[in-house]
Amino acid sequence: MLTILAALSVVARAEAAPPMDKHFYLPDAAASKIVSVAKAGNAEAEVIVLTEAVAIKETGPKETVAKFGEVYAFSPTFIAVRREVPTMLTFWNLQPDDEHDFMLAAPDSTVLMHLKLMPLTKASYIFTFHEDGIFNFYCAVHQPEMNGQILVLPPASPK
Ligand SMILES: [Cu+2]
Repeated sequence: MLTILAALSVVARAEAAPPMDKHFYLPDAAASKIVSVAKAGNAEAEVIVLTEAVAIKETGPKETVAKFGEVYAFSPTFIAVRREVPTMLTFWNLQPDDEHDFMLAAPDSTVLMHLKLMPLTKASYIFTFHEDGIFNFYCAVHQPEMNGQILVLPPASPK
């Protein structure tokens, strides 16, 4: 699925974020040179990122769960943003009994941040990328399938 951000002109405020611990953190000073992440502020666009249950024990198909284990996916799996445009990502963990997380990696695979996404919660963060490139993201709990990519494009050229 391809989600290109249109000029939505959304001005929004992030919800309170869950507490961080050493396993879950926002970008540090060095990582913030690549992407800065804030829990509140103004965003020019918003993307809702769902955690989707593709095949789970409660609803099956049981042959699929037996073969692959429980399968989850982010939706969308592809997000395009422009460099220096603050974009709110709001994560909806739709599962009543499954934790997910969101790990963002730099193009060189360095982990930049790691969020915990608790069951049946929404959590918003405002991302501003300072470098172009392809940034992979992962749910570390559900590998290898629960992944996605953020494509950071150069700023729009003036008309
Ligand atoms: Cu997950």
